[in-house]
Amino acid sequence: MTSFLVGNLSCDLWDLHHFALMGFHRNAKKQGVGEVNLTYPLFSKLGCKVVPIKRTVLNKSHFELLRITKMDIEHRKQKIESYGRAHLDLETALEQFPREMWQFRPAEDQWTIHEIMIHITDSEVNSYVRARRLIAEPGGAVLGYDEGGWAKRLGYHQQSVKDALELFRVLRQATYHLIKDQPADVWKNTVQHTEDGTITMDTWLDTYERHIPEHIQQMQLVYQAWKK
Ligand code: NI
Repeated sequence: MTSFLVGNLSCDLWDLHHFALMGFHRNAKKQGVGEVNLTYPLFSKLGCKVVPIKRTVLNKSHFELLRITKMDIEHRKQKIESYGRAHLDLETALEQFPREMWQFRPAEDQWTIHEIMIHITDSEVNSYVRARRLIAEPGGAVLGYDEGGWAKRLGYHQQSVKDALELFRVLRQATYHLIKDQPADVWKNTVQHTEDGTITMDTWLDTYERHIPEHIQQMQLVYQAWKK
């Protein structure tokens, strides 16, 4: 039998099914079909959230279209806080790297620390727009862009790292304040990305929460290569 981890407890699919059904019927009576919130209180207590894959009709006895979102509420909160702290992490990281090596290119096809910094801000501008589309215009489209092409054709070495860092800080801060108290339903919103297909608000958070730590690691590798 398939088992799921619910909070710290493990329970089998059958139990899960019944918990969810109870929650479904209780909420369905209150809210009516089509607007059923399946977040059963028990799951919330356990730090876990159940969402329907597909809406079903009231009194339907067999309710199988369930999944537990991998990202429970607590986990998401942690991600949001980490997302909001990123500019401090970035500033601290930059202090480790001497300015004289910011334009050092470890290999033909690799970015310099300077380019990574400008990329971070250009990426953040895109992220800023995507978050707002996810919240205000779910179901719409967001544009992918050619990161490498931007770095090559937008004269990244001629742009100011100081300005980029400041712009990044302001953008990130504004979005952090925007997302931190969004209601649970908003996190299920989706948009169509021109290259990646359907992305949810949770996917968006996941991507951009990782973005800065990943690029700090990349900068550290550039620094190691320069030191050699
Ligand atoms: Ni990136």
